[in-house]
Order: sequence, then C-alpha cells, then structure tokens
Amino acid sequence: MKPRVVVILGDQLSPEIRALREADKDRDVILMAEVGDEATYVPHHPKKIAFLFAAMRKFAESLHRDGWTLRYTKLDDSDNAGSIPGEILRACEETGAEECLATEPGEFRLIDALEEMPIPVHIFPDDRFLCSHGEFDAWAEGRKELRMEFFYREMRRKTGLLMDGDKPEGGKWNYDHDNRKPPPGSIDAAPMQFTPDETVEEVLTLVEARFGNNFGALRPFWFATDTAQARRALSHFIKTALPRFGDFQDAMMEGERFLYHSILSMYLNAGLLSWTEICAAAEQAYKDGDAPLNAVEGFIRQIVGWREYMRGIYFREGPAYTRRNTLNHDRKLPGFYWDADTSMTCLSEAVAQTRDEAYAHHIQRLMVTGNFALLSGIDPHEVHEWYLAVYADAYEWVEAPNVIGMSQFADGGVVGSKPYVSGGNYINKMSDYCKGCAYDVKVKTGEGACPFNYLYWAFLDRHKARFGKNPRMAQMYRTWMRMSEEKRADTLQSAEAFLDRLDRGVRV
Ligand code: FAD
Ligand code: DLZ
Ligand code: SF4
Repeated sequence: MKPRVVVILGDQLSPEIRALREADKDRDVILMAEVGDEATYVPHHPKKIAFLFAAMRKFAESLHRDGWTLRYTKLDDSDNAGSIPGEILRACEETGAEECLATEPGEFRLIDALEEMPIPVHIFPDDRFLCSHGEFDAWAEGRKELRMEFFYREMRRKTGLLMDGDKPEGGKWNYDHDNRKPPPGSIDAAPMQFTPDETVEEVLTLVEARFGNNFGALRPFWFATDTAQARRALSHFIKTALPRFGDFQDAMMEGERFLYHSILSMYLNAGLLSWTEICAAAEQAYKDGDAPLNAVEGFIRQIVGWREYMRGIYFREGPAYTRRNTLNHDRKLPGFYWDADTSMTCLSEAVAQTRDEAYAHHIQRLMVTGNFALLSGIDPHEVHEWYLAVYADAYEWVEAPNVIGMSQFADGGVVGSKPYVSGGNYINKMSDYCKGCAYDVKVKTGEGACPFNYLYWAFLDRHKARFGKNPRMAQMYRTWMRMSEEKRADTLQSAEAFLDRLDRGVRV
C-alpha cells in the first residue's frame, strides 16, 4: 500500500491530534514543515515564530522516538518548497504518496489552500476542542443573540466542571462581580520561565537572522517549548497565581506584565496543553481548598466559555468575517502601535510589553489598545492584522472574533451587544497608569486632557444613529445630551484636533 502524507501544523502539537489518530505507523509518513508562507503572512513577533519552531522540532523528535516515519523540513533547508501545500506535494513526490491526511487548520486561508490541492486531502475535524462546529451551530440556531453567558452554562453542564448535580457550584454560574478589584500594592507571582536548551538556541539563531527586523524582542526567550515544560508552568500557575486570578483579573500595573494571569494561552493554542488538563487542575485546586470559587470559576469560564465561544463564532461567521467593518472605520493604525512612542502611559506600557513579551493580558488588549483603536476609528482589518502578528497566542480562529467582534464591534454586534469603549476613568480605576501620565485623566477637554475622555464622547456622538437606541447605552447618551452645548462642542473639537495630529503623524 502506498504511504500517505500526514501533515501536522505548528499549532497542532498534540499527540492525540486527529490526523495522527487516523494514521498508520507502518504505512504513513508524518510531515512537519517550517515554511516561509506561514512565517510571513503577517509579520509575526519573533518570539511567536521561535516558540513555534522550537516546539515543532521537539514534537517531531518525540514522534520520531515513538517510531513514526517523519519528514521534518527546516526553514533554511535548501529544497524547502516555502508553503504547506508545496511541502505536501514535495513529500508526495519523494515518497510515492498520492493522498494526504490533515486536521482542520485554525484559519480559513489554510483550509482553502488544502482544499484546493491537486491531490485528495482528507481534512478531519480538530477535536481538541470541547464544542464541535455542529454543536455550536445547533446551539446558535434560532437565537436572536449569541451571548457567551448562555453558551458557557451549556459547556459547564456538558463538562460537569464546578457542578453540584445540575446546579452550579456555590449557587451561581458567574462570580464576576467579585473579580473587578483595582491593582494591589504589589504582585507576589510570576510565570515560570525556562532557560533555552540547545534546540531552542538553534532556533533563536535562525529567527534572529531571518526575522530580526520584525516588531518584537526575541530575547530574553523563556517560553516553555514542550509539553513537560508547559505542564510545569501550569502547576506553577495553579499554586502561585490562581488563588488571586479572579480578584485582579482586570487590573493593570505599570511594570507588572503578568499579574495573576496564567500565561498559558500560547501553550494551549499550540497543543502543548489541553483544555481538559488545565480545567481539571484548576477545579482540583478549588476542591482542595487551595483557590477560591471566584478565581476558579472565572478562570474556567475563560477557557470553556470564551475560548470555545470565540472559535464557534469564527467558524460560523466564515472567511469574510475578518473584512467586516460595520462602523466604516478607515483611519490608519498609528505608528506607536509599532514602537510604543506615545505620551499616553497606558498605551506605551501595553505596546512596550507586547514588544518585549509577545504578551499582554485581556484588559490591556481590550480596554487599552483595542479601546483606543475603536474610539479613534481605526480600520478594523489593520487592527486585526496587528493583533494577529504581535501575540504569541494569535491564530485567526481566536484572534479574529476577539478583535473584529469583541474589541472593534466591526461585526455589528454578533459577539457583543454593545461596543467595549470607555473614557480614561475606567483605565484610571483599574490601573496605576494615569498617575505618571503626561495627560491628566481628570481633565476632559483641551491640550493636556486624557485623549480617552474626549474620544469617548466623540465616538458616541459619531455613532448616535446606531447606538442611540441601545438600552445598554441610553444612560451614556443621556449624560452626553445633558452637557451644555458649549461643553459638547469643546469635546468634539478636542477630539478632532487630536485625531488630526494622529493623522499627520505628530507624536501624541
Ligand atoms: P488568562 O487571563 O490566564 O486566561 C486563561 C485562559 O483563558 C487563556 O489562556 C485563554 O486560553 C482563555 N481566554 C481568556 N479570554 C479569552 C478570550 N476572550 N478568548 C479566547 N480565549 C480566552 N486569546 C488568544 O488565545 N489568542 C489571541 O489571538 C487573542 N487575541 C485577543 C485580542 C483581543 C483584542 C482581546 C480583547 C482578547 C484576545 N485574546 C486572545 C483573549 C485573551 O486576551 C487571551 O487569551 C489572554 O490574554 C491570554 O493570556 P493568559 O493565558 O494569561 O490568559
Ligand atoms: C504561526 C506559524 C508559523 C509562524 N510558522 C509555521 C510553520 O512554519 N509551519 C507550520 O506548520 N505552522 C506554522 N505556523 C502555524 C500556522 O500558521 C497555523 O497552523 C495556521 O495559521 C492555522 O492555525
Ligand atoms: Fe491612559 Fe489617559 Fe490614563 Fe494617560 S491619563 S494613562 S492616556 S487613560
């Protein structure tokens, strides 16, 4: 029997990945390939590329040890075909294979490329997720609104996580109201860091040479790059940070990049960890009395709720989703997203840590970089490409619904019932950024005023026809309309002057 080529992509590094389960050790050839097309379709952060290449090499090594016949193409191999389809065809030619087995990629771009290949490619569902496409569609069918909270309850029932019979543990599904504390005085946790071994060092040298000019610092590089290390990072998080995860989930602090977050998304999304083992470890910490319910419920909700929901939305909405632009925003992404060169401390902190770590936590992504882009009317596709490039955990299936949907409201309300926008007050409440900022968060208009303040009202004013009748925004519109005409004119003028400086590339 002729061999088949079994392709495993860079974010499919799980021993139980479906294509591998379908494969025959005695017959098939596993293909893993570092290719130019995947490494350059957006200018990925060098840490993201290094993480994936190192993790791919180690995963390939483990498959080889398990007795699989393996073809591993390195980026600088002279006969590298440069793309996943190209590498599949080359593998077919060289092994005599005439068909390929694959697990569904997490981006339509690559699904389309596999479907258009001149040989049969059998694409199996990626069943590393809790909710299949069919199950999500069945849940979504006939609903006027696809609200995460209801989806999440279904997932809790399905998994039995934090369930007391058919009731939620503690009597409530969601403990978020306990989870909005402002920043504490100091942080007594940090993610586990790993010293690069020989494989990682080799990859770092390659990435430095090939992608050294991309936005982002490659070194120091401390990510886990195999499952054993990622599991140590998970245990470390459960012990040292989970207990306070809930309390300070939304807080932001100057110089503190990780707070009590898990920093596990890149491992989970690449397949080094599974959602089941992460959630089981968190639930166990609650059962053992080592972490409170508000922390564990909040954490589990992010994974079986938000993460699965976002994936459901991406595959349901289809390939055109990343081009949605309901609010017709067309401003260019400001240069400071690429160099952190701004006097706005919240933005310089969020962008600088993104540059250094390929990481920012959820509220920084949503309420700082995302909020600013939305208030300023930046083209959502540009915003999407930025997020896809700069975070180590970014793949379209999870990034696009978070950016196009949740953060930019470019999908017209599929993900959110109202836009996530705020003035400086919210950032001031949840962070210590404002006290050292060149702008004054208490001042509403004029030169030294916090730009979020006037941009917020200008956004509401600009989109009054769309949001004016939204009951969740009525209070804000009433406040706006109660302001004197002079104050409103002043606010709009401040916003216009600021956006004009932004457009002219003046440092803001
Ligand atoms: P924690 O705060 O410790 O949360 C635990 C886990 O929950 C995460 O590891 C992640 O797997 C999951 N999670 C939490 N929130 C979400 C969410 N909204 N959607 C999906 N999963 C979630 N997450 C990505 O994995 N990839 C992305 O490209 C991505 N882009 C984002 C863009 C924007 C504009 C926003 C607002 C959010 C984005 N998120 C993305 C979601 C979230 O910000 C990250 O998952 C989280 O910051 C990862 O850090 P962590 O592992 O420390 O998470
Ligand atoms: C992100 C990425 C990068 C940078 N490089 C590769 C690669 O060289 N080979 C590979 O198989 N996968 C890579 N990936 C991950 C893919 O882009 C990812 O599988 C798709 O975007 C689908 O999620
Ligand atoms: Fe950001 Fe405004 Fe606070 Fe400065 S004052 S850190 S711009 S919210």
